[in-house]
Amino acid sequence: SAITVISVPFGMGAGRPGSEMGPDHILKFGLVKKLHQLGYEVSYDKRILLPEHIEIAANISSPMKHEAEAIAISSVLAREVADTVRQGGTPLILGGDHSISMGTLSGLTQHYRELGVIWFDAHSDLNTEATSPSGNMHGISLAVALGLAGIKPQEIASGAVPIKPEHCVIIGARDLDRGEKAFIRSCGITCFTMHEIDRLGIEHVVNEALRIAGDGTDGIHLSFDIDSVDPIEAPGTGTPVRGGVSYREAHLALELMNESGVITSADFVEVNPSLDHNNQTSKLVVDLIGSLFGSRIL
Ligand code: DIR
Ligand code: MN
Ligand code: MN
Ligand code: MN
Repeated sequence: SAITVISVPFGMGAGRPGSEMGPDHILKFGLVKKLHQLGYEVSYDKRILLPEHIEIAANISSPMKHEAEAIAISSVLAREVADTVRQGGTPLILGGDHSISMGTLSGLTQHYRELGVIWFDAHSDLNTEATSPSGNMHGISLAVALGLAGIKPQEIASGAVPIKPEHCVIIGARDLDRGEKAFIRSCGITCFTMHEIDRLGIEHVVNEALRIAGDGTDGIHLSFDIDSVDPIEAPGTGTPVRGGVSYREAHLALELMNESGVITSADFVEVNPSLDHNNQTSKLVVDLIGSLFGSRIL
């Protein structure tokens, strides 16, 4: 089988620069070699860059920073993701900040009309333009994908459809804004916060997530924000929050997703090499992607 790695060196959706260097670092620390060793055919020459002339006019009334750029990069990414799926490849997107998932998900839903989503993150990225305390685009990307924000999926890719809340599961949350909490309580999304991981164990949580995101869906996308992992293991990220999933919990989660055989695409985002210590976060992501694609201890 074939994996299509799509690099998205875009960091303008985060509050501080650096995540645009993520894809090159993840590739430099052996991702392709690892996937080859696991038996995959890998293409990794796709790199999504900002168009020179951004076609979407900046919405000057929007409080969001770099909104036009995030929409533009997401539109280009959506096209590549849709092409990849059409050609039978498995899309593996390397961010970049989490705003790029607007593009990943818009591209995917052109093909998967009932897509399930597992959102692995310390945050829920469910702010809207109206509730965002920061104005950072990476904090609204899941809301956009659900069709809840001012920006709609079909503006990013024509023919895209919103994800349904009942097909969406968040894992690892521990830093939620007011508007996000209110929304999660009322909308029918499933959110396994760190509290549920502590009480139920990561194995139970992931099995439940796979069941919920797989119920009545035609594919499951994993969106993995590296800030879900505890900053002790993953310091190279722009918005670290203590009390995250451990090294082994992260690996076990991805091993279980591999065993399930139902994950149809993934993106790994928010690696910021300029904040990293000895590249440990880039190296961790390479190993985590290995677990998702079948690497085992024995
Ligand atoms: C915060 C942080 N909720 C915001 N979001 C982050 O800016 O809306 N997402 N860091 O990954
Ligand atoms: Mn995120
Ligand atoms: Mn996050
Ligand atoms: Mn359904």
